[in-house]
Amino acid sequence: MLGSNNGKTLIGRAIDAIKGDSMIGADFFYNELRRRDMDFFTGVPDSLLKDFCAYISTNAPPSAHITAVNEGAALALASGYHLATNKTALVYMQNSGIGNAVNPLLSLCDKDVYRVPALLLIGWRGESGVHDEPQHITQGRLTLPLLETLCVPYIVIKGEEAALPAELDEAFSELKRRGSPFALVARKGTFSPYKAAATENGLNSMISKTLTMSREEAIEEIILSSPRDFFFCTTGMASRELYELREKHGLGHERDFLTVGSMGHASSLALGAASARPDALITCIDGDGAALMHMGSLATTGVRKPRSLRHIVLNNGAHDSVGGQPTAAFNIGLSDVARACGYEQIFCVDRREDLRLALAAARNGPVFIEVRVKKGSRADLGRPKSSPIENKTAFMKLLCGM
Ligand SMILES: Cc1ncc(C[n+]2csc(CCOP(=O)(O)OP(=O)(O)O)c2C)c(N)n1
Repeated sequence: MLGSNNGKTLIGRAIDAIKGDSMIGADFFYNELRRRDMDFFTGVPDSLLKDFCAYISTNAPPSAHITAVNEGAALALASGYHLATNKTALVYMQNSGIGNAVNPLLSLCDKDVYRVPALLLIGWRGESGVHDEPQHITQGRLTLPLLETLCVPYIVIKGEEAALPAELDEAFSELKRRGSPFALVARKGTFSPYKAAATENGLNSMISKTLTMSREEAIEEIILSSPRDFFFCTTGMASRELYELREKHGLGHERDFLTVGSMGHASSLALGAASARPDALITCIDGDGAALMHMGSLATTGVRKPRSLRHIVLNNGAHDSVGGQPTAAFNIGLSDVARACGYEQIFCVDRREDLRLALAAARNGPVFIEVRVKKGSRADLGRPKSSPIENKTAFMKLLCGM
């Protein structure tokens, strides 16, 4: 048994939690945390938590909030903060980020290692009975069992302001008693809408204003200019746009592997394929948040030097697909990183004509193209109509005759 509350095991509290009709205001949630002396927030944004993320991006002092590149890094940031202050930080994430957090949960924060507390706020995509995309189904079903396996007690919060103070009291008293992480699991619809005045830092906002090309226009240019390439496309709206662009132009989907989950791994998928098939033209369409999430992969690509690989990062300086929270990608030189890692040809463009020229010139791989695009997507953007397995089958049939 992991812990108990009035004789009731904390594990399994989900069964008691019935979702109410009301929602929690992001400001209410934030203020309840602040009242409990919580003053450091970090994590990777999630669509279910986007209103809370927008709130802290806008209202928490810059020194109190760090958008992490991945959920494991977020836990380490929270742990470092604890070591320096003896306080507990909040780590927010989508449930798909639990995987990235497993190592620090078990080998850093665990009670038998350093016993470091952190309050996890986990957006529960794929909850049973709630319609969601295929990549969230197993993750959703296993979210609570995973926390149990990881010895992280949790409460599935009711999503009601009236219930929240008692839920937080319980979470904080368990954090104090156990000294190791505790999770609040948030269902879809937990937070009420919060319209951020601006979720961008000054630099992001300055650069954004100069950008005219949309992510969808960039993807259109890429696929029309590269009819013989095989594409590994990143998680989020980019893959949805790629799918719809194929339909719009009457093209098949068999050249596209849509990396609907496994955020940050599209470039390694592309490298694996390019290593096996040096004769095939392989292009990774990446996002800046995804590239940052596992940026070490750039070093592997740069060192392996696959001649037929092009790595294109559509840099909008934001986690656009889950609410537009800023990334650090406008603050660093992504192209410089790629150059330093050993990519052979580097381009940085922000106009469609320049992207076309770069694509025409880019064949001495590994190639890195940073495309600066504006945030946003079509309001009527749909989702792939075929399943991931159908996508994989068609892709493999064309790439390797399977
Ligand atoms: C491990 C993991 N953490 C978080 C998410 C939630 N998520 C889905 S898309 C996305 C943002 C991706 O940002 P970026 O790569 O910059 O692409 P953009 O949405 O801006 O096109 C996030 C955080 C996820 N799917 N997986």
